[in-house]
Amino acid sequence: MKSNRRSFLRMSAFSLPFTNIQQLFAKTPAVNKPIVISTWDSGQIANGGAWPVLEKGGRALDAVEQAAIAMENEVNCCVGLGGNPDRDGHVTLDACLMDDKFNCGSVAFVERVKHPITLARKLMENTPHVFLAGEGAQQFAVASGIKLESGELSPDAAKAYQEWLKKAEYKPVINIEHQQSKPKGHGPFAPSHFDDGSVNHDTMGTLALDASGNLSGMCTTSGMGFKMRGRVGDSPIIGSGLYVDNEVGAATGSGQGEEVIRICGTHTIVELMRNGASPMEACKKAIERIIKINPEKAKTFQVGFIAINKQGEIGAYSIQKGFNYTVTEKGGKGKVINSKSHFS
Ligand code: SD4
Repeated sequence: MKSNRRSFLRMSAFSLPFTNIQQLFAKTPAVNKPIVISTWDSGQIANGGAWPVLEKGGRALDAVEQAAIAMENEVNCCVGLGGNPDRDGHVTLDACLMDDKFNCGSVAFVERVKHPITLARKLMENTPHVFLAGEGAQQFAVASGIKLESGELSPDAAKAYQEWLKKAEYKPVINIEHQQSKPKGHGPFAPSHFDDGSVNHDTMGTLALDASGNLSGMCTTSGMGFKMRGRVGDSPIIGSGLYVDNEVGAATGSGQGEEVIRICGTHTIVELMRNGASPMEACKKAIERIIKINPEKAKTFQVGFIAINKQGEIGAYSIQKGFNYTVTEKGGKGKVINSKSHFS
């Protein structure tokens, strides 16, 4: 039989297994981009910072840095220098970011720096290091031309601190550890809820997929209010508070950092997505892993995760109800979505 190009193609197609033929003709699903998601409804502010960058075709990394800056400019309980202080009355900030090439930068236990996210980016871009803490991080800020702020508490934080001091059980560490078994009230490091019922966290985590299809993420926080001096949570820890793998997806979260660190929360989520889980399924499995460690204790604290994959699909899951997140895509208007939770 005379073979020409067409018959060769036909023959090769028939010789392919069925699934491969399907793959050959399957339409590649359209990628939903650009898109940015942030923890909580205050994610409106963060996404508001990120969207102008994404809309113009800018880099996801620049977008998430702008998201953090927008949030760090706000006076609120849980992000930036306006946040609640530690037990000694000092605001200490944690932040990190990660790009599409595994570049990452983190700073922790930093005082008097208005934009810890920018410090983290400088560390990532101008040094061989990934993580800098405390006084050294502050020194690096000064050396990088960043002006130190006064260190004064915001009026809201000063008031909250005075309130907290009235009941604060500031005891030596051993007694603080003792409180871990207490189901309610002031937990091992800081109250999970304030007396008015509001939740003691609102860390800002943002994930962006840019028009070029690249992912980046950031996480910025003043940490748990009234924490022990020097305490660092999950937020600045790559793999716990934030993880990005540009081949697969990205995840970040908010809540009781100690519980997230225990399971390397966001790295776990990205690995679950790598193995086929949707962003929501991956967040749910990570939450269930935390709960399984101690189901009784899990009733007393909150953790919420958000995730995105390479296709721009998003998802979230939390332990307690009340966690939400904000998504901004085409049109630029942020939409707040209530996360599904383990306990309702
Ligand atoms: C921490 N994960 O320091 C943070 C707290 C948080 O909103 O989420 N605050 O443990």
